[in-house]
Amino acid sequence: MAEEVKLFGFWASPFSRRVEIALKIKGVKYEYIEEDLNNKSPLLLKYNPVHKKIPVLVHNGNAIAESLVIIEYIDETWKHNPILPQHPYDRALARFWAKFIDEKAVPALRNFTWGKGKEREVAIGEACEHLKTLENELGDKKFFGGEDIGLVDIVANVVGIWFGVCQELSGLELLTEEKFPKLCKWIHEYVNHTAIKEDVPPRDKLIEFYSARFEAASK
Ligand SMILES: N[C@@H](CCC(=O)N[C@@H](CS)C(=O)NCC(=O)O)C(=O)O
Repeated sequence: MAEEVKLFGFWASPFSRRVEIALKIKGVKYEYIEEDLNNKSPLLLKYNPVHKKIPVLVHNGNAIAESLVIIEYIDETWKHNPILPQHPYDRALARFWAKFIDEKAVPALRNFTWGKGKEREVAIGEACEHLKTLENELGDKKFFGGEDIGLVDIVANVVGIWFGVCQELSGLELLTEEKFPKLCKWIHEYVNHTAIKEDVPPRDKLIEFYSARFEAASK
């Protein structure tokens, strides 16, 4: 029986792009359904009634939501080209860093771009601190996952791709070669990786989309 793999996503979302990277690493063919987040489809609401968010992966009729959960599902379902490490301790560490990025780095990134006043000031300090933490974690490895990209690299697409967009929108340059040479080298390797490069959303389109969103939010 042919497998049915569908992804409900949104082109500018780092979360749905993560799932696309994971499917690409596995070489899994899928049908992509672009959602209008201002007018969500009945299917999206049916498949993710709790959060009503993309991404949602539907595999042979079973729906899975939340990008980190989906990536682990993909890794367990298609076992070749592993995304998580094999050893339980290394798996735990990868999950730890993925959680760190989502719970710490993503909010700081959001708030230094769109926050106001004090909130923004605090977020700038936090973003720098989190970049330093990630620079140390990366160390001299090519990728967070070692020689090839793994869970943490996929989740860190917010740093590898969206950070530059947020910097441009906010007029702040935090992630510089001088301060974060290892992360900058990682970004270069990352955006040129075969699983990533064809699917990087065009930067000018991202800037256009997010600045329109910013304007709408500040009205
Ligand atoms: N924690 C979720 C975040 C997903 C998320 O924030 N999706 C946004 C798009 S970037 C969404 O669907 N927003 C629609 C809404 O909030 O109504 C994940 O990792 O999948």
